[in-house]
Amino acid sequence: MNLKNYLDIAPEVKSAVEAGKPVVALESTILSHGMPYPENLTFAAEVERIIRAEGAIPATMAIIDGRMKVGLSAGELELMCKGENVAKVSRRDLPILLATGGTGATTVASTMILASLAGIPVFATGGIGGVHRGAETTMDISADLQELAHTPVAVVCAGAKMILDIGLTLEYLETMGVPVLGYNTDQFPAFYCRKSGFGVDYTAKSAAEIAKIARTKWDLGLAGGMLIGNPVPEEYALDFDEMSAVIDKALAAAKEDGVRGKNITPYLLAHIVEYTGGKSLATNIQLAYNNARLAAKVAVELAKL
Ligand code: PSU
Ligand code: MN
Repeated sequence: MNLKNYLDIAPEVKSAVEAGKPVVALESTILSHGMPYPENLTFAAEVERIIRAEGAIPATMAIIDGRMKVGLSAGELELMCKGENVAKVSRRDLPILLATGGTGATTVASTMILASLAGIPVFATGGIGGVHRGAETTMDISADLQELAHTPVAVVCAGAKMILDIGLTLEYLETMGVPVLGYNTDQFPAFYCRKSGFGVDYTAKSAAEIAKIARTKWDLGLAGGMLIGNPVPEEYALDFDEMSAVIDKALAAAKEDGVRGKNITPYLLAHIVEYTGGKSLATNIQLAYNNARLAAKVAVELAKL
């Protein structure tokens, strides 16, 4: 296989990877299917600025005209943010988009695949996909979890939204052998809220410690990634009971509208923003900035090892 037939790595990203300098991967589904335009445009630029300020290079991923892109230009970021005719691309969609010349945004799963192909071991996102509530009948389990099991990328997230069954998501990760760390917390965070009621495998106290655990896992030849739960900063955290009610309402609306499969997560995210009058969007943006900052610090530490 000649990867060059499919993959375009931005020159800045390529030379950083080759020189062993820190790079942070970013996804584009959070832009195209997770946040409204034009707020996502400001977000996309700021998240890259934050990573640079920490001394790392940002690499946002996308599929454009049938090519895998690692590191986007301003114009390509705008295309993802506008999101017109931009598919949501997870692992199963990747060969179809590439073979047919399609354009799409990468999820956590496909961003991990592109990052791994490009040699980038650290990735910052908002929230991961997981085991959906009611998965015992729908079998709706995000491909993100299988990707964490198999692809060697450390993913910094603010936990998982309560649209998911957080307990079952953590059970799945345990079965798949994925270490779940909390950054200065003993609880896996619940996205808008700092606590979920579920514990982590280890409370990491620094970016250096996270980097050392990742390095050790990969030195041992243990396949797969690692998950780091980074709680939303206190000042942006939302009330747990209030958000539980909002999420229940969004889930009921999805059921009523018969939404299924890959459309369910974007549907729920948009309804949550609507029900909270944009308050949840502000929190979403801030927690993603916070994750970018930590991921950049981890990338810097990993580059030293
Ligand atoms: N959860 C969020 N925000 C997001 C997503 C999940 O809080 O934007 C996106 C991510 O790209 C994630 C994807 O990888 O949704 C999961 O979709 P699915 O459940 O269809 O695998
Ligand atoms: Mn799903």
